[in-house]
Amino acid sequence: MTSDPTCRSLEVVTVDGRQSPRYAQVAVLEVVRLLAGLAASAIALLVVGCGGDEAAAVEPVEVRGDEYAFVMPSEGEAGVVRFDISNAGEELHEFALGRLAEGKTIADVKAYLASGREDPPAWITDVGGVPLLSPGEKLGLTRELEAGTYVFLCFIPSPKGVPHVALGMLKSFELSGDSKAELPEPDAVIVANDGGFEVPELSAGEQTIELRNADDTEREFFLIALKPGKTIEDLERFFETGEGKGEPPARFHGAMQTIPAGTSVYIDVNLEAGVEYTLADNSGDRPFVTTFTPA
Ligand SMILES: [Cu+2]
Repeated sequence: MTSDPTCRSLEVVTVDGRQSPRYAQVAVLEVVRLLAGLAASAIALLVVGCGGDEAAAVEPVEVRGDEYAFVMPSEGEAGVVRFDISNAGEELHEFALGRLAEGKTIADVKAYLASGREDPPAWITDVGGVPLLSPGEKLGLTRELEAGTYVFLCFIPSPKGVPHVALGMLKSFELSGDSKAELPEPDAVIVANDGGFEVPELSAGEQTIELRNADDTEREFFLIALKPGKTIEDLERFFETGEGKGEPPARFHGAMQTIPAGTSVYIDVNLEAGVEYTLADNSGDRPFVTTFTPA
């Protein structure tokens, strides 16, 4: 991450640490799964405010997923936004992100989920969030977001099979103005193209990686590390039986749900030397899977 040490005036935007109200009306899993592309996480925004036209450094916005809430601020600045996303709980969580049409609120989202309707509402746009994170995992995510109302949602089922969103794991926040920050200079670039993924030689350690969708369709970047002796087939079985049940066959590192063609996001990750990572995309007709091992 590049940061400007001369720009130090921090403005802390409201941090809402309250639990979301219990969402008693449990929506059917099938219904909420239709929104799975929307699943996202919570956001706490520490926004750097600087005078003049100088580009500001963005302070990470802490977003914690837990059982069963997103702990994050309720508002922040649009433009270049950086989220430090973590799973502080004991279950798997995802951080799906949707943008609400003007005038729509979290109350509309809750009413929709409680309605049992099966057609995804036209007033929520999937803008791509962070897929599954294992307990204790974290991920930095820097991207451009326009002003508006957003909502993080988690559709992962609890051990009893109830989607987390129905237990209160959803949270809205407003972005307005402009952070005037710049996108980071990445240490490496992973490209999704029409043949799969192009992954460069990667070093171990903390680094910023640009995830670039150079394909002509939406693509996702799902980063995992299979546990020793486990295969992609084990992972598929795990998803088929509901990811809230049983011991996961992989460590889930998040990365990025579907983003539009021609766009990029930037992740901050700590890659371990010698670990074989799997990068997958199941969003389209053809699944793409590749592996890499940082030196
Ligand atoms: Cu969750």
